[in-house]
Amino acid sequence: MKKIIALLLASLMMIVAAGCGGGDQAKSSGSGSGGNGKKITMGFSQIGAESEWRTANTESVKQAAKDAGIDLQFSDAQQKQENQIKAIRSFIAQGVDIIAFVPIVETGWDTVLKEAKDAKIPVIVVDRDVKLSDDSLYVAKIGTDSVTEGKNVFKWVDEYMTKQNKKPRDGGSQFNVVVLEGTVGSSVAIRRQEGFKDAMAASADASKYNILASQTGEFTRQKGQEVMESFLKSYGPKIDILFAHNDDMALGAIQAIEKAGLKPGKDITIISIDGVKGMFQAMIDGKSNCTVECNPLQGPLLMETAKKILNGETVEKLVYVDEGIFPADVAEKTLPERKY
Ligand code: GZL
Repeated sequence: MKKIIALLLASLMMIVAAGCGGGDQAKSSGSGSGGNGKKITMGFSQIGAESEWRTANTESVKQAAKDAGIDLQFSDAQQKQENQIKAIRSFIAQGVDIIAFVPIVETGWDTVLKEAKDAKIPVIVVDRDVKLSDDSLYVAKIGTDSVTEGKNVFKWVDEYMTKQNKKPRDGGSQFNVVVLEGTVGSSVAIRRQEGFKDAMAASADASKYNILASQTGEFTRQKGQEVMESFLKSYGPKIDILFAHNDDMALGAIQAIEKAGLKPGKDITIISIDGVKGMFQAMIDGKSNCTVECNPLQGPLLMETAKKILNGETVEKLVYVDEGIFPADVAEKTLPERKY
């Protein structure tokens, strides 16, 4: 009998010891390794809901978190950087395992990301870029190549104006371009403009184009329409091309162009970036000429990267999602397969 009790006690001791060891690991992985099956908690700070693209980006992140079994603490910053900083601080206070955020503008993040690093919470930057004094403040960036998007815009429209044998509407020697820019200070607005201008400067005959006006439409339809109305008032008969940094502003501008009695996509050639369904429909209706894709479906890659980081695996510092170029003549056949 004594032997049985001793055996029972010994095995009980072993079970308890194993449990504690697991508990210690759990604690160390509580810092977020996720390696022992502990449910990962991710704090995610989103900009807001300014465009169809942003809505698709949010839906992709939320669905991917569900599919990955990750507990997502989601915060909508209503377009304000200070709300994003507050959200990141609250994620740190909650002790989430990992933080991901879309930086509405590229500067002003050093202090709060240093606080996350001091709290040993890894950070993933999503969609837009940050400008930091120390790039070790984030582990990975998942997004899109805004400079290439801007370059693709110019290359496509330059080819289109030549192929269509277009002539400047004012009878001059230059095509006059107006630009609806994205959010002031955002990396995408800065880089898309840079890419467009770099491609123009590198083209066979840069003097063929003249940027008449360039102003932010804040990535929204409403503001895009308002700014396009002011462009039309100032330069109406001279405008040959509209480059909008996103489809939503182009869709707003189309309404302004029609209100001014002009034909969008014909009198004024229109090209924008994102590739949202609303723009495919506008191209089918003959009201716009091309959209350069910027893929918002970054959720799965974000969750996969988060798990790798929390499992102690090394990840790429910068990963771009794939994107294409969609002229109006492929819009009808492509729309049914579009996911956003
Ligand atoms: C692009 C993304 C931009 C989209 C807009 O990566 O940050 O923000 O182009 C969105 O539609 O508002």
